[in-house]
Amino acid sequence: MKNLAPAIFPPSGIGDAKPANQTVLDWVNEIATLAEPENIFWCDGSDRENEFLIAESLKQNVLINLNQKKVPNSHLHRSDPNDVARVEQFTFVCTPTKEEAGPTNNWSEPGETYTKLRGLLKGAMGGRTMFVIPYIMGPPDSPLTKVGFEITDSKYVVLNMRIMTRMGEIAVKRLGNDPNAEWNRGVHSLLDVNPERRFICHFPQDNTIISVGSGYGGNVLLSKKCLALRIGSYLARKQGWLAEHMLILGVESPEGKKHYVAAAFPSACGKTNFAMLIPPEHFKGWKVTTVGDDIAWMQVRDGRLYAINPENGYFGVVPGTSYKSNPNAMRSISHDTLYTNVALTDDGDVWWEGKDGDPPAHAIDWRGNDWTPNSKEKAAHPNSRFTTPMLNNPALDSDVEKGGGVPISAIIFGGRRSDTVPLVYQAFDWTNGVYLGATMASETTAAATGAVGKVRRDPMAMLPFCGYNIGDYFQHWLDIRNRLTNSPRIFSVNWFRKGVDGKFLWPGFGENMRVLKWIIDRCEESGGALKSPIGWLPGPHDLDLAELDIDHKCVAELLCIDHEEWQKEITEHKQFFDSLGGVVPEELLEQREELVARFKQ
Ligand code: GTP
Ligand code: SPV
Ligand code: MN
Repeated sequence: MKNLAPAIFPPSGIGDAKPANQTVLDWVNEIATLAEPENIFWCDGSDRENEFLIAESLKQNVLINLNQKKVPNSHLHRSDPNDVARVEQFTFVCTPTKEEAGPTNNWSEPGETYTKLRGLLKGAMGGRTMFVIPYIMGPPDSPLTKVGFEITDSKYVVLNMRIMTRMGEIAVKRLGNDPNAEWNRGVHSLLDVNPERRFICHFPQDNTIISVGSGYGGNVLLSKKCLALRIGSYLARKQGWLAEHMLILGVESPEGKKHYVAAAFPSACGKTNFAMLIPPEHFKGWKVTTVGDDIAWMQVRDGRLYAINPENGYFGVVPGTSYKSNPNAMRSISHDTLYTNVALTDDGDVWWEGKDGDPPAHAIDWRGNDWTPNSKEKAAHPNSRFTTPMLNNPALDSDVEKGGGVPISAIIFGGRRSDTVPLVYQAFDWTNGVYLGATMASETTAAATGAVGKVRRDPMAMLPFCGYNIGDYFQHWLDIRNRLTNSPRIFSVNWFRKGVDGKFLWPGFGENMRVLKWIIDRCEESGGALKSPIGWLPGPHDLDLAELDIDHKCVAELLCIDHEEWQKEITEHKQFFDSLGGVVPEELLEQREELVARFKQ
């Protein structure tokens, strides 16, 4: 029996961002013929279209209404409980040879994979609407900006993509009529949201992504991890730039001197929080501004590295967000926000673990069940998310739309490590910094399905996102140095070191300004440091800890290098490099030898 057509046709006047470009039209036709949707909806990203889709989503329970007085223009979405995070085991890089995908990616042969996916997509949109989303990644006037088209049968995806990207006519215009223009093809179908039929496949050579069987975040907002990082990193290497899992922030001194910093932390390890940092009282007059909170595209110009944020919004971790930890995020998500998998209070407000104030006496949890503070389950899923436009951010940097990007003074790598790695240190030089990034590790988090809290190597926070051979990626990083005359300084940070009592030693959040200040001082060659085997460490008086209530013992622990722990760490570096099967560049192997030697001095 044929499914009933959903009551969703673009009313006249909306849905008219249809390109004249024949190659796009042909591709959309091809997918429509295969997936057999009830109708095709060309998204234009207009307010009217958005209102229409929200109304439809509310009718079909894709969205749940919130108290519009408490959180104006905001809505709640509950995903399938089997579909709450990225799925690395079902993510594939489909290059012609396995070597091109390299030792860190799941690989599958492109021809066979296309055939399998076509089989799954056959008739998959029957009775559903097929949306075509034209979008750009990057400021409209940037040379790095890319055009993408995402086909999807999920209204939730359309609503998110409108916040996360610049959507509609702007992409159609940028693409133009050139049949050879570069653009990304993205196909997404929910199918039956079954983990057995969930595949996120990338075809870098074809600039194509096909994602089926999921409705969640990084699996389906194809602009983000799929295009901006996996396909992006592949294009970046080919075209001589960098696509990185990094936040970008501006930091301005009271005298008006401004630096920009890019920082790579793995998923759910503090990028959004760091990018929106509010300096503590002691740093009066200092200002931190956000350029981006997740992805940086960087190019070399006149010997310097310049970064743009390709995104237009934030898809951020909700739990732990409060006026105490991140006031800028709280203000950003107080209106015009899509919430996914948080709890719903009886008065139509949203709630999550770590929000300010007392927990509600009763709520509906992320699964739709009754919840009270006595419940064993969490009210909000640990990977519940907000989607909010970057324009909502009170700390948005004034140069966020600058096509040329912002000049980067420092690059920071940071993981979640309860031991071994000190609060902050500086690499000796670029090559040493690439080694630092290549060997970084972090405890896994709820942002991807699987074990949480397990230490794994996550080079440059790109382990799940590098779209080609990791050895070539390391080499690309090393090669960039040759084009830099004013290269960013490279640092490591770790906000997550714990004491014997199992508590974090460092207060984190706004107080991270103290570490950032040292980093800026080092960039200006004014900050003091002590040489250690792993890099330059702040001495006892180099970090400004004034007006911070912290035990000196804690500070000593935070900055200490335990030789036993580091012997284990260096062994693990070797094991990691060995596990990559000979793709690691010689220069990085030498870096490891030098590190070993420095510990023996
Ligand atoms: P993705 O969006 O998954 O890429 O995550 P992210 O790197 O942007 O991480 P985010 O800033 O959302 O932080 C993730 C979790 O780490 C949240 O629960 C935060 O509360 C917590 N967190 C962030 N910064 C700090 C910090 O400085 N110290 C401590 N202890 N926790 C932090
Ligand atoms: C991450 O996991 O690094 C995220 C969230 O930023 S997602 O978009 O789901 O990948
Ligand atoms: Mn991320």
